Amino acid sequence: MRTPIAKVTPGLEHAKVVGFVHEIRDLGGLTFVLLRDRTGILQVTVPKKRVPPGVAEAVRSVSRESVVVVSGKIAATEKAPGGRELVPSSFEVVSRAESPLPLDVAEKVPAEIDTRLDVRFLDARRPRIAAIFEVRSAVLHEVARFLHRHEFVQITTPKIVAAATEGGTELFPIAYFEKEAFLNQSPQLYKQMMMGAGFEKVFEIGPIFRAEEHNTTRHLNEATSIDVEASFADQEDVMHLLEDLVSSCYGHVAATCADALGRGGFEPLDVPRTPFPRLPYTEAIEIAADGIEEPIGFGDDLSPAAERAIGEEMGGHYFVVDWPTAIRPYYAMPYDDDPSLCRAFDLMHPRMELSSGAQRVHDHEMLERQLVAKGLDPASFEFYLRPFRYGMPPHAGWGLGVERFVMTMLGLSNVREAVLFPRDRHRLVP
Ligand code: AMO
Repeated sequence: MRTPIAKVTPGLEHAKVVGFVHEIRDLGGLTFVLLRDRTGILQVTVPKKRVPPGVAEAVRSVSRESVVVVSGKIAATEKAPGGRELVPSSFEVVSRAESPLPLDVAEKVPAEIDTRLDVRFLDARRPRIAAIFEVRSAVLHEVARFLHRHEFVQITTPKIVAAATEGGTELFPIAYFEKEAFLNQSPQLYKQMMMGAGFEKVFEIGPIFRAEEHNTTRHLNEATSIDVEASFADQEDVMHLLEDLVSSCYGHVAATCADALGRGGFEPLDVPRTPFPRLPYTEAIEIAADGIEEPIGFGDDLSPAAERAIGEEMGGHYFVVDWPTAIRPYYAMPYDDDPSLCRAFDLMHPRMELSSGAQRVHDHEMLERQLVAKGLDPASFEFYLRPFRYGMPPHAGWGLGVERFVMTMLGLSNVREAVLFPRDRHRLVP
């Protein structure tokens, strides 16, 4: 039985540990091997004359990042990490690492992101990177738990589809036998159709594909979206759900990932306080106009510079609400009393947009009119429109990007940090 490194305490007499060789310091008669597993680092102290000859030999020839199995006596020492060391009675190299290493795992100053992503398996051995993915896993766990607790049904919808949902320019076409098909940009149409199926509350956590041409620090070509749709709900109901979910995820990560965050050199998380402020779009563009050089007016989308200016003013998470109908998708519901505005919202982190949502159009004729107004052909949306002719509950929902959520939670500088194997304009391997 092996002992995880974090569980090796001075109180243990003997331990068998398994890990990667993090560092080797050879002081002549004495060699220190730092051994690393996902829970921490242990100093293996090798006094060459006092260990079995096979052990001294194995330690002399081992290379950094090799996988080793080490057994021996545990002793307390103030000089080693964690206040303990292991003096080996056996030291077995299970898998030898080539040298030089393409990436220095123990290096404190990280390499360029492209170099790191090329050898992600090595990059991810670093405690900081491992912590990011532990946090991501905790977020996804909490999302599913939270939504199940709120009686949402988890669904899985097709990723090979026949129509665009979020606009035609960002589509990846694929060959599907003799037909043209696309990779889905969002489960939007399917989650709405499930409201027509009477499911009332659904969620999906799955990939979304966007053929974004631009190489930015916040766009991926394959992202992961948390999508929610709820019947008999308006935009306020689902905004409320969203802010509670965000705060719950922060709370869960703070409670369960403290060790990983500490090992990765991250600060403890501050759980954002709810409710988040609601900022009407018209006020948002006024704040932006004061803060940025470029002109901005009613009907303009918020540029990254505008988002930053508004974010600085707001300080924490906030919603931008009541958007111009003209710049939101056809499925967003216009207000009765002023159809130039609609019941759409974005959830913002001071650095960027995290989520978009809306109360949806549930009236078939209005939906058809809005499709036409956006220059789309209702005939190619027939599979989506059909449920709207057979009893469609009013409904609302949102999509939250997992990578941006984790990126902003941990203060990462690039969205690629929050996905194991990012897909961008230039990156298709590994
Ligand atoms: P939207 O297109 O705004 O809305 O996407 C929702 C959220 O998904 C994330 N996201 C991305 N993350 C990284 N790279 C990308 N290229 C990318 N594209 C989107 C963002 C964004 O806020 N159907 C609607 C949602 C809804 O109304 O329910 C939609 O897809 O965090």
